[in-house]
Amino acid sequence: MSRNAESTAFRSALEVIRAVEPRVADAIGAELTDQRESLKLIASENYASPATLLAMGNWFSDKYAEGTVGRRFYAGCQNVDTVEALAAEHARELFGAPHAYVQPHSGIDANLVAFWAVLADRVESPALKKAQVRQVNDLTEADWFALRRELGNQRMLGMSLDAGGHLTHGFRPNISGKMFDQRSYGTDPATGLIDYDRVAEAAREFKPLILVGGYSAYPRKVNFRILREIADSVGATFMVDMAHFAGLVAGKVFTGDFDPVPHAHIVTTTTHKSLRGPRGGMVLCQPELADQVDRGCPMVLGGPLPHVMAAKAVALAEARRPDFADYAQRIVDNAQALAEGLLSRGATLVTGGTDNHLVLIDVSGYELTGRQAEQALLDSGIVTNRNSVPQDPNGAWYTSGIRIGTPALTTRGLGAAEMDQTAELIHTVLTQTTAGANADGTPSKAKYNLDAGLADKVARHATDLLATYPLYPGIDLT
Ligand code: DSN
Repeated sequence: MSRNAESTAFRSALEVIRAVEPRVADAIGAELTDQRESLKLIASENYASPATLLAMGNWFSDKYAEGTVGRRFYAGCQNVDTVEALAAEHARELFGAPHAYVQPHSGIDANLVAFWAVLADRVESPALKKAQVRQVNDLTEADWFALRRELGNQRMLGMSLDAGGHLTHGFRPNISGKMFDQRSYGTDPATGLIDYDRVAEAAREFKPLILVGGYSAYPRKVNFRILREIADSVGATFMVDMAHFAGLVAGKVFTGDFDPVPHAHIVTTTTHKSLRGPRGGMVLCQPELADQVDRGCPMVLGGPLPHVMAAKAVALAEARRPDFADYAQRIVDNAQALAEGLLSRGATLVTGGTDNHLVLIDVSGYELTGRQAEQALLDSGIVTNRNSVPQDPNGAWYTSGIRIGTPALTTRGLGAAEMDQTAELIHTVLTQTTAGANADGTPSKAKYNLDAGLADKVARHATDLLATYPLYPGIDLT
């Protein structure tokens, strides 16, 4: 698409919106300015392409399409069928997966679809067979009661939150924790790495129905072949949540033992992180789970979002292009350059570095909490998010860590030299920030002191660093 076409498309869209509610048009414009001017280091964010963004803003949004391709509960879904089938085909081809379900609206939705597909396959289907009925409506009240109790009494083993696992992997504040009896595996306190022998031991003791691999804040590769062997040894279904690193799998940076798709029974992902698509989710699975996965809507999902499925098809087509592999490799190169830059300046990193898209700084070395560090960096034009570190003494709200990731800045084109400069900016802010005190003089976990002049100076440096790498160079809204 020519630059003129992109500018015309977005300018025209804003003009149409402005005629109805100018404040929304202004906010959309302001968001572009903010994203252009800040150093976005949130590991789970990216910048979708103009084509992906435009595929979402249209009349597909008006269509209901419960069901799956060619088998809908609404008439008139022929065009939705086209985009859903395209998105699924691109996903299957990209990841080498036997089956793809592209309806989930988010990562949590994708995980719920996966959990219920496994429960249906492993718990509900055998119960129906035993009762010699075809569907749950045909069960007696007593059998239905027994099945519900059985469905709500299953076990899940996943990575602990402070080792980098995700809330949706069976933790109590999330619905998954209310559905499953959950145990978690951590990381080796000395190295910060997954200890597969300990995972195997936990699996042997706990005998989970589902073993979950995957993370949102673990800066290393995971050996999915070993996890699959562990799952098999205890009869567990092996599920991987690759939401964070799907782009690295798509770009063939993670292959062999580190590619979850050939090893897991079922894989979930978001589409908007390192994969660089629209906000949404997706499930890939082996053929034996396909029918259950396809029941995601209305089992746990509201109506599919055809406009987002259209955008998924566009983004997945982009990820199948050869240049995506180059992008994925640059994400990791940049994360390693950023890690090196921080380490050489004295920062403490969880696991001592990274081999994926993210770096986890233990900011207790700067005598700060994650919350203080996050805010001080934000004041300085650097957008990150606080995150627990293993055995975090400050809990999940204040935390002791800052998680930074490179997918977004890599999309803009920044490279190793800029990552070193970014490390310098981060280190400067963190060394110049001090913990604040509460009104009664006790130490605060939230308040901090940072000279406003220094924060401004760093923010200007950040803007200068970005100036050479304009975001959406083809879009001029002026
Ligand atoms: N919000 C995503 C993340 O930042 O990791 C996943 O929950």
